[in-house]
Order: sequence, then C-alpha cells, then structure tokens
Amino acid sequence: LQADPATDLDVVIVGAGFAGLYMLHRLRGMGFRATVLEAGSGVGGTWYWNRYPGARCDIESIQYSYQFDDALQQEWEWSERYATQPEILAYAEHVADRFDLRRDIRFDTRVSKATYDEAGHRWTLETEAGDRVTATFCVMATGCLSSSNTPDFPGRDSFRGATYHTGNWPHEGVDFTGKRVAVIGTGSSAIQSIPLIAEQAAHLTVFQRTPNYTIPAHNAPLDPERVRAVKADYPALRAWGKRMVNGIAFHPNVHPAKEASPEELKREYEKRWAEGGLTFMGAFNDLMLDEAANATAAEFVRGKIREIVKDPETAEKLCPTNVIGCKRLCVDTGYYATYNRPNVTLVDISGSPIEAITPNGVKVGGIEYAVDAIVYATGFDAMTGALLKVDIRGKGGLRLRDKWKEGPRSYLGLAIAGFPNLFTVTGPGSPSVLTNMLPTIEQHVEWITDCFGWLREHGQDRIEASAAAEDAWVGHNAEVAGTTLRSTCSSWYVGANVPGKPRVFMPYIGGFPAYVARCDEVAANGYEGFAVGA
Ligand code: NA7
Repeated sequence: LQADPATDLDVVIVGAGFAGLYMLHRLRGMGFRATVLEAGSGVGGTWYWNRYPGARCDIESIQYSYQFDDALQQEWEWSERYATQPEILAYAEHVADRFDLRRDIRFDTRVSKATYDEAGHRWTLETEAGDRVTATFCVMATGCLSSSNTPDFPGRDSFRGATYHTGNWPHEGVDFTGKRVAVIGTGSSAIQSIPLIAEQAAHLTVFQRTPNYTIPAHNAPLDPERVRAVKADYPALRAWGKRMVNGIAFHPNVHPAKEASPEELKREYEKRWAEGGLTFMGAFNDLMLDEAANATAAEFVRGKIREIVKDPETAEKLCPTNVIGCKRLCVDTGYYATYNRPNVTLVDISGSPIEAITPNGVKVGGIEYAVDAIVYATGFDAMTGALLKVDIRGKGGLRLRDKWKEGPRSYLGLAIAGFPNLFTVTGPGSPSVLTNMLPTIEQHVEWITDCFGWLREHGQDRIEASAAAEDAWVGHNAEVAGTTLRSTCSSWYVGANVPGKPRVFMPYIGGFPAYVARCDEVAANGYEGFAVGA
C-alpha cells in the first residue's frame, strides 16, 4: 500500500466502539498503519454514551464479548447474567489498555467530512476542528444506534427544567430525588430506566405512543459453576452461537406453535418467561412467520401484563396489540410492576400526540403535565444516522446522502458502489442489529481486514463494489425481509421513528450463518462483485 507522507496512514477508522477497537488491533497485527478518530473522550461507543440508569445489554454477558483472543475471554470476569453499562464500558477500556490501543486513537475528534480522491485513490477526512487525515482506506465503525433522535416538538427549547436524552446521558449521573420527571418513549431505553427513575423521583409521568412487549431479564449474579463450564470449552459456545440465525447460543424449539395444543403453548411460554430474555421468541419456530402463531405468544404476554399491573385501565394501555418481536423485544427488570407504584402515571398518547413542550412541562390533549425534568427516551436515527451525519463524498463528488435518499444501498452491508475503499462495519444490509453484535462485529472486521491483506498481496490498492452486486444484495435483502413478520410494523428497523426517513427494512434478516457463508464465498471467489485495481 502507498503511504501518505503527511499522515502515513493505510487505514483511517471512525469510531472507537467495539468495532473500531478490534479493527485497530487487527490492522496493527497485520502491519498496517491505522488511526482511529473518535468523537467521545473515551472508548466504548454505545456504552460510552448510553449511561442512563438501568442501561444494560439484552444479550447475556458471557456471549456479548470478544472471542478473538482466548486469554482475554478466559481472564475477563463478568459479574452478572446481563452486564450493566458501567461493566461493559470497563470491559471496552480493559481491551483498549490490554492491547495498547489508545496511542492510535484520537479522542474528542468528530469527523465532519470524508472525501474520496479518485486520482490518488485516497480518502481525506476532515474533523470539526478543521484537521485533516488521509488514508488509502476508510472504515466507518460508527455504530447502528449512535445518532440520537429527539423529536422536534413545538416549544421544545422553551422548557425551563432539565432535559436529558437516554443516548447522551451526563457522565456525572442525574439525581431525580424529589423531582417530577417526564419520560417520553417506551422503547428499550425507557423500559430499562423507568423502574429506577420511579424509585428516585417524586413523581414519574410516562408518555407512551406505542406499548412494547418486554420479557423479564431475571438478572442475577453469574453462577460460578456455569462460568467454569463455559470457560472449560468457550470455543464450543462460540461455535454454537455462530450456527444460530441471531448469533446467540440458545435452544430454540423446532416445533411450530400452529401445531401445539393450548397446554403445550402455555407450558412452553411459561418456561421461556421463567428463563427470561430475548430467547422467548424461540418458543416456537413459526412465531415470526405466521400471524396466528405470533398471536398466541402476544396474548400470553398480554396475560402476564394483566396479572402484574393492578389497575386494569393501566394494564390495558400497556398491552401491545401489534406483532410480538416485530419491534425488537425488550428485556426488563420490574418494568410492568413499576406502574403499581403510586408515584407513576402512564399517559397514552397514541391517539393524541404531544402538542408541545411548554416552559413547565409536556402538553397533551390540552392538558399540561408540569414537570422538573424531561427524559427523551426517543431512540436513534438507527443504522444510517451516524453515517449520514458525516458528509461522505465518493467518486465524481457523489454524496452518500444523495445516493441513499430513497434508503440505504450497500453490498453485504460492507461496501457501497461509487465509494471505493470505504467500508462500513455493521452498516445497513448487514445482519448487525438482528444478531449478537459482538460476533457480527468480529466477522465484519475480519472480513474487511482479510480483504486489505489480499489486496496488498495482489499489489492492489483500490476496491469498489459494483452497482450490479449492490443491486442484487439490496434485492435479496428486500426479498428475505418480506418473508418475515418483522418488516410489517413501524419500527426503527424500517426508520419509522424518524419523520421523513425512507421506509426500508435496513438490516439483513437472512440470518448470521447465511450471511457469513455469502461473505466467505465472495472472498473465496477473489472478491466477486467488486472491481479491484491499482
Ligand atoms: P426505541 O426503541 O426507538 O424507542 C423510542 C421510543 O420513543 C418509542 O417508544 C417511540 O415510540 C418513542 N418516540 C419516538 N418519537 C416519538 C414522538 N415523536 N412522540 C412520542 N414518542 C416518540 O429506542 P430505545 O433507545 O429505547 O432503544 C433502541 C435500541 O437500543 C433497542 O431496540 C435495543 O436494541 C437497544 P414509537 O414506538 O415510535 O411509537
């Protein structure tokens, strides 16, 4: 590879979350010169920013971790079944220190523009501070849920109290003691934070546009016996996860709900509810394929809500009516029971949206709810938001924002036609958010870095996805998305939470094994679907 004399970089990586950290480590090991540009003051990405009370991963800690280094996975000790944000952040920091990564990460550096120079085959990245970095390759490791979404309610800035977004929480924490608090939104972030905010606040008012299904986490300290058993053969657990559509090692039921008796349905759902977590959707194999089958799982959860929540009116408001698992299932600790507290009020805004934020609070249906603090748990401009915040310009000055006007298009979720030498980790078109993110990140990083190694071996320094390969991948994505119930509701998977965002099912839903097989096949065939040159 040609090194730029000014910056001497082969690869510039944007983002120091789990993707950027491993990318840097692996590139170094291969002898490439790489630097990471990171907007935050520390590593961890999602886990650096999302510091709201109760923030946890909804994948078990023993599986939500790197596997590229056996000593790391053997030595690191998770304390709970589902790790908290501080513990995951500590893990990211440990990885950065263990592999001495920080010396090649520029913190507090937000990238504003990335431009491809066709003649020189190089990318130039500009930062908000006006610095420039050039490199042969640019890897966007900017995350899927990293660009927060705050609805533009009328009067939003007139509020006199404190305002927070779950995805951008103050590092020093927030004390809600004695305060009247509003939480807007009932997605995963709200569902995790509401029980803890309710314990502190004088009064909590939750504004719910769409109720969500959530399954108890049954979180607990990790059983040392289980940890010992896993660590005795960690590769076996990892390999099992990789055989699963969602990249998580678990036991899905191979039988359809449609053929189960009412007793069998109840037994299986009770068992999964008692186990807790996302694997609830593995209760039967047709839950995401057949509406009638899905309805049996949905009705079971509604039954649980009605059992837990004492006030029948509140319970009904909390009961979702849409397909279960269409939006990402939530995993909670004491969420529904929180509505039994005398200091918690649920306001259903499904029929009457928030009219305005006033100096005193939130106004809905002509009623003003006076509060001291507003928590926006309103989610993210998912998958494309962080990429499009950067003004990315490819061949002929083509802007990614223009290319993706009708929705994101990519080849394998890794590369984009018209944007040579640019790669995205967990980009739209990759299975990313539908899988256990860590193994998916590792697969992407290994595929991309192997590609760089292959180019070097072949004396090449230019690679671009062809429009035909991209079209075929986008078509295949749409086709598989159409086969499941997952694309049928208004979720962030289809960009529905951001007004004006084109409705496209963004992640690849064909499953982790099928995706890996396709990526491997492309590489084995000399990077089929890519144009390669020097
Ligand atoms: P989500 O899951 O996108 O949830 C955002 C919530 O905010 C959701 O309940 C939305 O209601 C609500 N929302 C968004 N805009 C508005 C407006 N304008 N008015 C009222 N309510 C609104 O984000 P999270 O941060 O909770 O979780 C993101 C992912 O992180 C999650 O899936 C896990 O993978 C981890 P809506 O449902 O759109 O009606």
